[in-house]
Amino acid sequence: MTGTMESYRLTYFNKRGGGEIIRLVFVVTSQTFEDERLTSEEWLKRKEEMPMKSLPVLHVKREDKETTFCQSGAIAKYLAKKFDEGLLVDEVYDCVGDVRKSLVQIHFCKDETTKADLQKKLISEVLPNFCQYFQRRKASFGEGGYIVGGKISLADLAVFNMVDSCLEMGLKSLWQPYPELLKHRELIMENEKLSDWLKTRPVTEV
Ligand SMILES: N[C@@H](CCC(=O)N[C@@H](CS)C(=O)NCC(=O)O)C(=O)O
Repeated sequence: MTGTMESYRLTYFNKRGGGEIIRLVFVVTSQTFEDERLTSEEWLKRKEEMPMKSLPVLHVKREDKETTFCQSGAIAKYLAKKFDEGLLVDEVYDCVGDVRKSLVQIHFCKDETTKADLQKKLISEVLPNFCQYFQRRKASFGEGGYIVGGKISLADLAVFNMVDSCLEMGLKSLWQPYPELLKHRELIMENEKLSDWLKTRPVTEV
């Protein structure tokens, strides 16, 4: 815990789903929180304001400033650790995990019609949404091109690894509409320790 007083509002649906693990952490740590439960109608009105257009989200209020974080795993980890620099890094990590899941699903899909539908969703929804998220988080919390703070973190490595793996697999066209992600990849590749590793790591399948 950093010492700054915080208050919490958890927004999720009126079910257990991905929100319950967070509620359980609040309960076992005896932390008070507002348990905001949206109906489907309320969700449709509020969806656009959410970082990744998904729930759960945790609104963290420090003094007068409120920040909204997504990703159930990241939020749960944060509340368990009470270590605030970790939350944003874990959030980016899990957002990358969602995009990777879509990519893997497409990669292994055997049915051509389903595959075409998944690809359409990836191009029109998943990637633009992620890129917008990436740019906003970098603008709000990053410095010098990094996503969180002014130095390389697990958040940068997670984004880099996903984009880089796609390029290695010949999927460059996926990322061409997002030069900021390609630029971020270049920045990460310039890291001294990493650039040595990238040159010398075993050549394997992605
Ligand atoms: N990996 C994310 C998944 C978020 C997610 O898919 N949330 C679903 C509910 S469990 C959602 O927001 N669905 C509503 C929608 O997409 O409109 C997390 O763990 O928070």
